[in-house]
Amino acid sequence: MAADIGVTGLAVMGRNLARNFARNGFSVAVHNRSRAKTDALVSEFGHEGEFVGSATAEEFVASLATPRKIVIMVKAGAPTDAVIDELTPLLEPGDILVDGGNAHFADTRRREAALKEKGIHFAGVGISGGEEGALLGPSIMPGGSKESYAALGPLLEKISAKVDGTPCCVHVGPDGAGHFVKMVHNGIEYADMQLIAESYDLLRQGLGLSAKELAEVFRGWNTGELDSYLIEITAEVLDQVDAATGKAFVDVVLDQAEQKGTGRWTVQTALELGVPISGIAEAVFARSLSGHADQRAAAANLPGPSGGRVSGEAARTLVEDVRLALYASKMVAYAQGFDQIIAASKEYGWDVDLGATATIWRGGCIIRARFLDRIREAYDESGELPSLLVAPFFAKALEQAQQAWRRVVTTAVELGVPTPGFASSLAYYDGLRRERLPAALIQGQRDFFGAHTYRRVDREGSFHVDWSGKRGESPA
Ligand code: NBP
Repeated sequence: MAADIGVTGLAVMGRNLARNFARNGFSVAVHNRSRAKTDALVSEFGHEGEFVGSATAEEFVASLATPRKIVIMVKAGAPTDAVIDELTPLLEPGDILVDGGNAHFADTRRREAALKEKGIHFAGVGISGGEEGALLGPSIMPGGSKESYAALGPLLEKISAKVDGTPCCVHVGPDGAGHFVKMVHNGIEYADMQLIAESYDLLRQGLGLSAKELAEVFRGWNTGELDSYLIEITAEVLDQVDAATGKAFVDVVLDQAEQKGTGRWTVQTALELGVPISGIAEAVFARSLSGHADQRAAAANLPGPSGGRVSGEAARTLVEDVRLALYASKMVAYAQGFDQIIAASKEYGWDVDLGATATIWRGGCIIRARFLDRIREAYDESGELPSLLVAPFFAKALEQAQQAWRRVVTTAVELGVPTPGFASSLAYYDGLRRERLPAALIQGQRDFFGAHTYRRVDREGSFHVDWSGKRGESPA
């Protein structure tokens, strides 16, 4: 019998995704560039469902029911193009090629356009949740044509995570939309992790709490508004004791954060789209700073506060203040991420459903959080929200948090604890709500040195001042 779906690329992600399809009752054709991974999958997990192993791409394609649905799960970049090039001559019009890897959305747009000319559907599908998610139910962000989703969607929805019975999988939009939304998901993940790290750092420094005591703080936070996977695992990491030294695990890990690149893509793309995602950008830069070990060593003796503690009333309220600062800054990160999706959706004509996007992040993925229900409600109530922050639920939460947020940033500055995530999110919030910004002065400077012109608050049109002459104003 011909297989329902094929998976090629059987490293951790592909193998677990293939097993997930099989466990859900689909017959799965499996293939990998090097044969050993295919054989290992069939021999170790063959009992979990129906697998059809193939040694060659020809056998693999021939084993599939038409129209064929093939999920590519190989290393992003050139390997994905190599697999597409190998498979394409073997396919027929109407077949569907799915890229489940972490592709850049621009590559997905290029591949989709090229394959469309051959009548082949190319669906760039963002998959989040790592190895475990791929096996037990990931969050799936599918892009591609509506026609391809009609055939593919039921299978993806079946294997995705479910929250309240709803699959964490919705057709995001055409061509690169799925991979774009996955990229922004990762950007928000960077911001969320940075904000949690700043909370930990400030409380550890400011109150002298141990890693174990902080694990309890995060565990407590996980029962309220901040309930999320990242807060939950933070408590686990802080609780961990290093077997070799008996010290807290977090104290024996080198403090240089690594990155694979999706955070950087999010920021690069935001710059091109002109969307201020300062919280996400600060998170990417904070990782970069941590990695500059030589500069850090050279700067270690520069003057400034270090090692100080918070005392008095501030000490009594610091835990709750930091919780509120984290909550408020997290709202900013999501608001910025959604703004970026809105901008790309307009630029590329994707028509992304923002409420549905929040729904698919509720389970299976790294940023899954209780909070996402509120985001879905906000966008479902008003698709034309100028910013998530002005939706009634968020505006009220910000009102409740903003004084604590300011106290936290002030305390961090006084102690010399770097909190770029908290501080930049607060600056963004204040920038948004400011009646007049100093951008007016910048416009004046631009007109002075470059005759770039400016607009006035009281009249239509563009103007220029004759700065080097009599300084009179004239229409530009
Ligand atoms: P890797 O990203 O480590 O890729 C390994 C796979 O790519 C192997 O199957 C390998 O075949 C195949 N491959 C390579 Br490398 N070059 C190839 C080529 N030129 N032709 C054909 N196959 C080639 O695997 P992964 O960690 O399972 O991730 C798969 C995709 O999923 C990636 O795009 C990744 O970014 C994405 N992703 C990963 C995670 C995660 O948590 N790991 C989460 C979400 C998304 P071989 O066995 O013959 O060397």
